[in-house]
Amino acid sequence: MLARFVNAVAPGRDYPRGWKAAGLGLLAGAVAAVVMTTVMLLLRTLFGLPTPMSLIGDRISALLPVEPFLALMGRVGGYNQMKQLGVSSVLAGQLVVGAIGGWIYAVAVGRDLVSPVRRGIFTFVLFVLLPVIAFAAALWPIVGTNFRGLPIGLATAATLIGFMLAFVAYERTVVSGLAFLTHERPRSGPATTAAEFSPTVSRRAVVLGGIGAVMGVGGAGLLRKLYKEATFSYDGMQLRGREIEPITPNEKFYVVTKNVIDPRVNPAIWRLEITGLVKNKRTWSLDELKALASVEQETTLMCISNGIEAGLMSNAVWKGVPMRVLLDAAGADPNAQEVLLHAVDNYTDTFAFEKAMNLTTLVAYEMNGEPLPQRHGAPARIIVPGLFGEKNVKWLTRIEVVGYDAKGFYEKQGWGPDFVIPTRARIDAPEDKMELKLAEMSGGMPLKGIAFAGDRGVSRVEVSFDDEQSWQEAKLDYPGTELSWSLWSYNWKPEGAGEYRLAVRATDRQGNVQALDQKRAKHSGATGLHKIALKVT
Ligand SMILES: Nc1nc2c(c(=O)[nH]1)N[C@H]1C(S)=C(S)[C@@H](COP(=O)(O)O)O[C@H]1N2
Ligand SMILES: [Mo]
Repeated sequence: MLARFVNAVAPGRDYPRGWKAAGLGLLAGAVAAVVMTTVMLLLRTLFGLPTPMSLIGDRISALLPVEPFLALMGRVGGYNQMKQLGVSSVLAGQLVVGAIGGWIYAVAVGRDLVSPVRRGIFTFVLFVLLPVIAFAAALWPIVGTNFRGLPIGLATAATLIGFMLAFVAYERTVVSGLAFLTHERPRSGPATTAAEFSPTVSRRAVVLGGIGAVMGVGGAGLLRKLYKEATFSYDGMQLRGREIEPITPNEKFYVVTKNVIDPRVNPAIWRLEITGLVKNKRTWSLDELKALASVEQETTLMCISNGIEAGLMSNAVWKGVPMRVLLDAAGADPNAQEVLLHAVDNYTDTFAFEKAMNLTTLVAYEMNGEPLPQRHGAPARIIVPGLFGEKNVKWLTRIEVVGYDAKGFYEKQGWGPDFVIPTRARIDAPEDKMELKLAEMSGGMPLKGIAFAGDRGVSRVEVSFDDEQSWQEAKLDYPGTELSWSLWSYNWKPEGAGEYRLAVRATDRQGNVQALDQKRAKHSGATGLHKIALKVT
């Protein structure tokens, strides 16, 4: 490829060579990389176009198996730290690669590898065309991401145009930057004055560096603005303890997101599409969706990663349209195997077509009587009772009906293969390892907590005080529905001072008693009993 551009004209211009060329090229490249990054951040801020900083992380997380994923997460101190590491590595990487690109270009120019006439083509191919193709190829499954909610087709075009613009900004800056440093007027016919590495050059280097710094400040400003919207402050937010209410207020509802910054969907451009094995592809705007007959349904959500004692679970009343209504309207193939759900943040997940046709599977747009909050998937999300939280796709934009076993974002990592929520109960009060005073509990010590059995409903909760030898029935203060949790309590009267070990277990409405399932795959959600130790004095 390079050879095509090799200049036949004898080198007559006195470009800096060796280290000088390297230094000037690196500087021009670094400034160009800063300009490119700023353009990317601007497109992210204005139009919700995804940056490599988020896309490369998404691509790697989907390819990373669950064990190394969790090991890395542990090493760096959590999901949020891992996301920050991802973003800053890509940012540093693109600045370094950009600087090296300038170096390569300076060397090519210095050695007269490229004629000034062809240089425009050379740099366009090297710095614009090839990178766009490489990015498109590497990131293809997730190029259709858009944080303002553009449908996937348009989002794909927008992302590619955005990359193109950012790379053109890089290319133009490298070319004019180096021409400026070496005092060459770009593409101006015959060679111009010679450029010694003179005081003029170092003064020019300062000027170009200054321009880079100004652009950098602009970019940093955009980065700071975006950082304020980042999910670090709420991703992984849990809910547990004495204050648990039957219906969780929206602000207290647990949150899990793969994103560094969650989508802020503009409902005017957002559409819900049905594609795949359907007779007629259909598209609904938010207003059209809201005009369909709706249902309200209480449903508890819980993350697959939620430990037996943990609080990545909450309960709300959702309003929306049964997915079946949409599938019927599109004439979905009754022999389809699964629905593959796509979100504007390129998150995907799947479940059986049969489950999709169940009338309790919703496309929801309200949560506890309010429009769906942004962090819970506005304007519309999936509610699929009985399956773990990850299947409840937020910021939904496409329902694809498929005839094969598709895999979603976390399933590709190796979560599952079972996504049916097992029965569980939790003691919320008192807390593990608390010391209680006999004198202060003449009327008894109130125990309370939640119990949840996916879409099977809770029929009974029992507490044990003797290492699971015997069980005492607790009271269901809030029985909940088949699809929601129950709230239980028990008035405990310890016989005397001492150390106590408590355990709790629930039974679902089909009569199955909660127990440890040793055969269940490791990343299919926790089973077993919640146990706490208390000291009574
Ligand atoms: N689009 C999208 N949907 C998503 C996720 C995501 O990162 N992106 N996270 C999933 C996971 S792992 C869980 S547990 C639930 C959490 O829903 P909540 O934040 O409303 O509680 O959303 C699921 N839906
Ligand atoms: Mo989750």
